[in-house]
Amino acid sequence: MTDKSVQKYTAAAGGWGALKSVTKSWIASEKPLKNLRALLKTNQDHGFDCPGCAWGESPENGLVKFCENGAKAVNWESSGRQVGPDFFARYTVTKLLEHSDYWLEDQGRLSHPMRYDAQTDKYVETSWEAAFALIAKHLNQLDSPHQAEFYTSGRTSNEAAYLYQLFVRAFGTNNFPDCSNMCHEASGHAMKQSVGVGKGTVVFHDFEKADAIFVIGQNPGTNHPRMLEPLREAVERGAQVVCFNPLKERGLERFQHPQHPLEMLTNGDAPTTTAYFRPALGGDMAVMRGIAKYLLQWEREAQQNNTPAVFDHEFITTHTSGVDDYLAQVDATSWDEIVEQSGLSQDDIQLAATMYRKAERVIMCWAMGVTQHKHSVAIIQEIINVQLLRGNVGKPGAGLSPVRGHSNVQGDRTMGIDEKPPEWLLDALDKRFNFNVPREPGHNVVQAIQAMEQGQAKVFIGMGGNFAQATPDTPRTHEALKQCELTVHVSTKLNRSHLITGKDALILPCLGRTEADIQNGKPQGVTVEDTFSMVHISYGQLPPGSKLLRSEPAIVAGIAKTTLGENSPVDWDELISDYGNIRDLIADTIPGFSDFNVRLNHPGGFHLSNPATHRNWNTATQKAGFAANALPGQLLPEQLPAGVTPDLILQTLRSHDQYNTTVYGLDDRYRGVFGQRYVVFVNQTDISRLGFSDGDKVDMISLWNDGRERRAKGFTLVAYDIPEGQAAAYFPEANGLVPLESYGEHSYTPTSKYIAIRIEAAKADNRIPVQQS
Ligand SMILES: Nc1nc2c(c(=O)[nH]1)N[C@H]1C(S)=C(S)[C@@H](COP(=O)(O)OP(=O)(O)OC[C@H]3O[C@@H](n4cnc5c(=O)[nH]c(N)nc54)[C@H](O)[C@@H]3O)O[C@H]1N2
Ligand SMILES: Nc1nc2c(c(=O)[nH]1)N[C@H]1C(S)=C(S)[C@@H](COP(=O)(O)OP(=O)(O)OC[C@H]3O[C@@H](n4cnc5c(=O)[nH]c(N)nc54)[C@H](O)[C@@H]3O)O[C@H]1N2
Ligand SMILES: [Mo]
Repeated sequence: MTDKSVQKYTAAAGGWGALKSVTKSWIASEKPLKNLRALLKTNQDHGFDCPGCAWGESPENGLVKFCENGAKAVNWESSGRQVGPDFFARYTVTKLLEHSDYWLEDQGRLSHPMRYDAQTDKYVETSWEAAFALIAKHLNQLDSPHQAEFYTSGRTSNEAAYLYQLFVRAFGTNNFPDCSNMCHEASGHAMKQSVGVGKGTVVFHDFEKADAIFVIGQNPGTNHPRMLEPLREAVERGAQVVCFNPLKERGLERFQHPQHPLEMLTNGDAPTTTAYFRPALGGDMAVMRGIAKYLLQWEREAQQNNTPAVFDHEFITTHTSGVDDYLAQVDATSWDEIVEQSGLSQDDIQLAATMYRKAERVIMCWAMGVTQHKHSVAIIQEIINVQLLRGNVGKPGAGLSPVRGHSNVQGDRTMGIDEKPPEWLLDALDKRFNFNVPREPGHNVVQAIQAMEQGQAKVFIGMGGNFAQATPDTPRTHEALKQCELTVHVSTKLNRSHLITGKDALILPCLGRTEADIQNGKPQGVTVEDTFSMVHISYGQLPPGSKLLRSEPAIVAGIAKTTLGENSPVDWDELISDYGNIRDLIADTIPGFSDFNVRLNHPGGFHLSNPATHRNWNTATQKAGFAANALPGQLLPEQLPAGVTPDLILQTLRSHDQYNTTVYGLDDRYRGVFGQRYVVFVNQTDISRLGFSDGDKVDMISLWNDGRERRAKGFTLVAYDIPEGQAAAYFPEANGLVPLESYGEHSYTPTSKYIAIRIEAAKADNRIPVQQS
């Protein structure tokens, strides 16, 4: 391809490229010095928690750690420009809809509460009191509290999340669709079943002790850059890093750290990867089954030859249940099935199994390449099975590590943002607050969209996030939102969700995590929980982007007080006057948080204890359970139109210059794509097979037999080193191809990493171009 906008990236991940990219985004913002000061507070005591990802730090590590993404996230939030009444007076909502997601967020910070006026098709300024009154009116006139949906995105602090769930439950429903439903839901479900706890079992220091780290379906170079450091450190001390990813992701191949300038000067690359396997999409369960099959074969040989055992028999006997059924299932799975479904050769699987066996302590990490499939729960249970065979759970340097995305997505669940709340939580709320806690399960993301589509849900409230773009089946989801009587978004930046309005609509602008939150004359901190279950406090430092901004806890309190009135279970104003009061309630009702306010004084915060790390299993059998699932076999959906073979199987993934639906820039440096996002990566062999050339413009059509056409228009074909039969395009541009009914078994997570598609030549100019700002 001669197009300058697609180039091969040859340098390592991190390094000068990362610094250059950060510097560029700094210079583009109006307040470089202010931002630099802000950044230096990130993840230190008395600074603010990085609003980037959920990766944790070594608690003793005093060094200021930052990465390119953290820098971008901080910078993005502290934009000097305001999106307020003047801005909205210039555009109708219909006009704003013509702009790209990138342009919308790039306009600056939301500064005033705004109400949609359907007559003029414009947002107009409103007061906080009028906004709260409008919400209360709509909520209180519903026939049932279950007709409202309360979404949460994972940046929301523990304090805000706790108040939010308290308000919503006092209002009377468990309708908590949550970004987690689209993210690590399968991890939580599978782990709860198998080891009794829905969170990772490792802490930061375990990475320093591991002999092998398996990285499955995760792209840390782009999405968790700070994780590259322990990976590199592991390789340096001779530990193995074993990656499973159909794409050769740059950050997993080689790595340079931007804070080690010496290495950059000598241009010394440290390899992070000792083996890199490229499975079929959705093939990881078969890979893991293959590893188990080798372990079983070697265990039998060891028994015959009287050589040291391969399985950890003591662990299996003392701590697990179901091993016989599971091993029978392993025996019953043929190599033909394993090879066919994994996309790897038997030799490759043997190599992976050999590396696994060689290590005494293994951490298995995974992310969206594992969790966004139809059979994700079974994939994760198979990862756990393999770990249980060698006792790799609940000992130092070993364990299970679902690497979370949003910086407080894990904390939000801990605080009770859960549409299927555990009994103990409801009992605790019941006892502490003395109101009739709703007991029936609420809606997850997919069910919330279905309920709005069918007119069963009439009010949508979003605590952060960008529901209209992050969800599947985009045009259909937009129609569902538009049917609502009221849509409300608590946000920092303008996004498309604000433009997909219900009959009434509100934008409520809130403080970001980097900004000082003063209540009652005193600075308030909020707490977050990282992927290693470390809880720490975060104090915003920067002056707020506008005088009218309110904090998320204050906004929840305002809505709650106005809606519940005399039926309020708590004094909302008192809670907001000092967030320590909210933490006292958390301490009273959520296990692990006793003396919450006191323990926060510990530098680096405190660890929420996790029974599985001590080999206490909170399952029905009080043991860790082997899960004897059959391989899924045919992965193609049953809903494929009769007689049709897909051209390709598409996964949707993240680029380098984005944070979920927030697009910081139009470059995907490591994949060599510049200035554009409407691209689809396909193997050259497939491009030729399908009768196209590299650089051609195509439409992608999703194959799902329900009478709806799902078409993504005008994507440029990019010849790429990707396994044959696969394609990859960016989230959220390709979300319209994911059918709402295509979701994971048990998890309800949209299958964003497995979409059967057909491609055809694009009609000229059938798509709005992405505007640069
Ligand atoms: N810069 C940046 N950082 C982020 C985010 C962001 O958007 N931008 N988002 C945050 C959030 S909310 C999350 S959840 C995390 C997400 O972090 P990731 O899970 O790393 O995100 P994805 O880009 O969705 O990529 C998943 C990876 O899985 C691979 N993959 C896809 N299908 C399969 C499969 O079937 N098997 C295997 N083995 N691999 C597969 C893809 O090639 C890709 O490399 O990142 C967080 N951090
Ligand atoms: N096809 C496809 N779809 C996916 C995925 C995929 O891989 N493929 N990934 C899924 C995953 S893992 C996730 S987590 C979801 C993400 O879904 P969401 O969490 O809903 O989306 P984000 O893009 O993170 O939300 C960005 C918006 O949050 C607001 N915001 C930013 N900071 C703050 C804050 O501090 N407070 C408040 N109140 N608002 C703030 C800004 O207005 C910004 O526009 O998307 C999911 N959707
Ligand atoms: Mo996520």
